[in-house]
Amino acid sequence: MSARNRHASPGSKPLPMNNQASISALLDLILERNSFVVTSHVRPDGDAIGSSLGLMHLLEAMGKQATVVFTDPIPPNFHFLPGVERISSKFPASDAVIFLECDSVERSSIDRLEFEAAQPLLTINIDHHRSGRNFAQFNWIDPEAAAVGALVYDLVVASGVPVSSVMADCLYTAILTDTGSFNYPSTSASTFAMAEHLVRSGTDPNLIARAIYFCNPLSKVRLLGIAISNLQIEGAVCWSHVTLAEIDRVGASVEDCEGVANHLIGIAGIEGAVFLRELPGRSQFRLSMRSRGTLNVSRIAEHFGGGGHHNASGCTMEGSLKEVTECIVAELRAACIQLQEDRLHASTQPSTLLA
Ligand SMILES: [Mn+2]
Repeated sequence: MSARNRHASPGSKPLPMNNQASISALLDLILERNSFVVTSHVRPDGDAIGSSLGLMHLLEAMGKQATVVFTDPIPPNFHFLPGVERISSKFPASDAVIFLECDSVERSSIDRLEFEAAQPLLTINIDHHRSGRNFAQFNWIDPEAAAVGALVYDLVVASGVPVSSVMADCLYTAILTDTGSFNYPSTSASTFAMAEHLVRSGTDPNLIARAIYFCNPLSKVRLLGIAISNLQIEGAVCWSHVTLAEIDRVGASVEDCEGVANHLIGIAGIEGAVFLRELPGRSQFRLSMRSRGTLNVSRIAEHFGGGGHHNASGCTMEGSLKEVTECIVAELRAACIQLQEDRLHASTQPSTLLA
């Protein structure tokens, strides 16, 4: 398969020039090598797992060896994905390591020591986070992409490899989950064009939805119940938490805590929400933030050493529950006040559009 033998994806808009250049260079790098490790971030979500497995299937279709590495457990609702049983927790020797939506080796599922011992010859970074960093030798970061799975999809189409049904299942899952089931602002006509192509290539949206959204462990629903009962609201900000004791009480896993923040931002009138999960060991909390519209929670997360997207981000903070809650609620409150002032300012300005 030649890197130059590529055609446009059916129905989707042409790729921006920088993406075309990145894809072309990336395909050349792949064609020159034989074995690849593909990994993504810790606590992998649907995009991390779906895009990694989708890329594995593409590499294999191109005649390459590919190993997907995750050290954290795969949440049970993604166990249906084709190839999931081959995910390794060990880091094998390879010609290149491909990191999907990681901003560093540390954020990835690969142990830094194992990584340094293996001394990979080439590192490749593909990301769609605004907080993405050029930490690898080859970097392709497109913050406009709805999912990193959408970038892998563009790579598949450009490679000229036909989209198989296993690739389609993996990439559809990545795009479905990272767009909040085609609800987030990143969802566009090209997102649906991709989804259409993937469904035409053999994925079954109903089967995927059943596996992901109608297969929750009871412990996850019980944990959600605790989080909802701990909910507090002040103006347009809401927050909630679960302690280690509460997580233990319902036998919940770390994966069971994923998605709670989405319920908080779903409340009418809420513009900023944060969910705090107590971490084992010293006094530490994992924070998941969500916002609506222009409120930027990525900036708040970055301020505390985390990252993410404009409307969905996360970080880890040290301190007691009271200290961490007060600190993050103050940040969200300030962001909401700023937003209200900006709106007020905008509404009192003479409209230039009427001029
Ligand atoms: Mn993603």
